[in-house]
Amino acid sequence: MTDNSAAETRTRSRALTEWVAESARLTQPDRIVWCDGSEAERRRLTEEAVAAGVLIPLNQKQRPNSYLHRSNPSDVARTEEVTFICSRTREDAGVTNHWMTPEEAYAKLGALLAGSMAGRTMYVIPYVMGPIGSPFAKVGVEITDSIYVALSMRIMTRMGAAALEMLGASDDFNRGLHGTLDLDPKKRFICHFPQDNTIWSVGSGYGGNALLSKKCFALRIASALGRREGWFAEHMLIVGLQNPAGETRYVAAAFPSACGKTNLAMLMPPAAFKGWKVFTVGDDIAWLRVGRDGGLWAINPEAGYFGVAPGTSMKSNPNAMRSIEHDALFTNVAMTADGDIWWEGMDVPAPDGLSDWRGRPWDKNSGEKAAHPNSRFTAPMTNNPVLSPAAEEPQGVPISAIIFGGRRATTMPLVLESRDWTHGVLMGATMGSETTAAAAGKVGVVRRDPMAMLPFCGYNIGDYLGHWLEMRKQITKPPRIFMVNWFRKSDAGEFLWPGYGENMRVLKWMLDRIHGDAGAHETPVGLVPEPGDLDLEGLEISPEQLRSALAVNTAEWKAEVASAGEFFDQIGPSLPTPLREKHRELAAALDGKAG
Ligand code: GTP
Ligand code: SPV
Ligand code: MN
Repeated sequence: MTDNSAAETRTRSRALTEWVAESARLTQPDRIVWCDGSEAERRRLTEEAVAAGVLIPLNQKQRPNSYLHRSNPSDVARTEEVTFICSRTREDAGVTNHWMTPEEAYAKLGALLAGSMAGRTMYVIPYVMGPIGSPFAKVGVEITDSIYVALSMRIMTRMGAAALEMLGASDDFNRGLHGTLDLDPKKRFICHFPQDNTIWSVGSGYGGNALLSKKCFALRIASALGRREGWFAEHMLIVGLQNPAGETRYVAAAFPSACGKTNLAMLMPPAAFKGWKVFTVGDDIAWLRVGRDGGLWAINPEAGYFGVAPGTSMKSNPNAMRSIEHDALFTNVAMTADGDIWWEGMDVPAPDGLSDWRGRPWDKNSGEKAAHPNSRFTAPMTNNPVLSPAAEEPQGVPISAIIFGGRRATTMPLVLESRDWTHGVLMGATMGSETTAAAAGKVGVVRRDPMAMLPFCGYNIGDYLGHWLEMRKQITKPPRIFMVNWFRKSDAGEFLWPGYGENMRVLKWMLDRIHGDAGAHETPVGLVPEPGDLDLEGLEISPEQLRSALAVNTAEWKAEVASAGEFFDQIGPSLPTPLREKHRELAAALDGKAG
């Protein structure tokens, strides 16, 4: 076994050295490579990945330094069925998580990992989540035998020497051990040990299962840390909205996977919104803390975007398209004959000679998608033309509003404002969304997804909702809480609201509610704008369509509240009483209205 740990990459943390040695004894790699994050290293690893067929070079004139990766066709999305929270007791994991005892998980995955890196290289990837030097940043180290993971982690995190520097001699780092194995779905397990700040993941090379910094550390483990330490780790984008007077307000929004976070984080305001500018702080994960001013402050722990490709176009999200012009990785998109990328909803016709996501010639008339519905791009945030200067702010940005939202063909209006914090927490706690291709399983089924954290909460969901209520005591200047739905459909099955950049109109209404004098009317489920309360300049939408998008239908809401009640029943005794009471009040208010 060889080990490249040169003086500059060798760590002063004995705990790290010992853990790497222990992992190597278990997995038996031929070589150990400590990643330093340098450009030379990126070039070397990329060459190796190309030689091994893991990466396919794209047309380097059209897309410099960009590559395509085709994953195993059985391994294209997160796998919630085999994702476990291995807390000491089942109650600590709660009813919404799969649970295994830590002993069983270590034994089971240990047996699968034993000798699994023989003949392979082990990459040791130290990384920082959060701006370097931020008091809220945290160090993780991922050990993996996947060169694709190593190259992706370099884009998604602040990776390499800077992380070892920040770690110093400390033993306080997240330990992520990832073994690709043979990608047999029967040997796929993603296990989290919150009490050990540890993750073991085997049998998958897919983003959310294998880039352990992301959902595994920054959400599942971090949510458990946040509960202990008094902060939040949330599945939220962070976006800055600058008005024509030059004032910037920040909002954070939680939508489930493939429900519009990246798009909202990079949105292009409509032409009629002269002087407005939008800046991306983060597109997927927010760590939020109470500031000295009593408000909530957020950092984006990540350094890159792992975005949904289909539907991304110069029309829907030009800033994302510009973010992937160079130095990007693509996973499971289609490839053109001249080595460029293509996907459904790119807004350019499919060229002849396309290869589909599996690398097979694509037949337009086959009825099959050329790009996988969960195909993705990976790009450094520094590629984003509207990256917020505050993305590197060590204290983060102050949050004026928290937005929850799901993908709902019915029921949920375009926007709803909560009456107070507890009502806002109830909105988030009971939100539903149709499942998407971001996770394996059936697509389009409505499920309850509290705060978009159902698959990402690292502890008991009832305790998690309790944490949201408890934190209010410290937050003396709470952000206002809203609910949105960009995905409501007409009877004919068409989206009622144009979405994307036009969502700016809804964000502006929120800011005007908080800082100005925008109108709203009361409904039993919250405050809703009248069509005239929204700035609709330059938007062509029929009055009936807008009314349908904003409608609160009592019969639909009775069904919604009943479904939320069933979900609350499942959570059981850990569900906070104030939410139970608020939910009963809401049901009563709806019953009081003629259906
Ligand atoms: P994850 O990375 O899985 O967490 O997804 P995300 O929440 O960042 O979703 P993303 O912004 O990538 O959008 C997912 C899909 O929804 C894409 O196909 C988008 O084109 C589409 N989408 C995003 N915003 C809107 C919108 O406002 N209206 C409509 N109709 N579709 C949208
Ligand atoms: C999601 O599914 O919410 C994603 C992609 O952001 S993954 O990193 O795979 O979780
Ligand atoms: Mn996500």
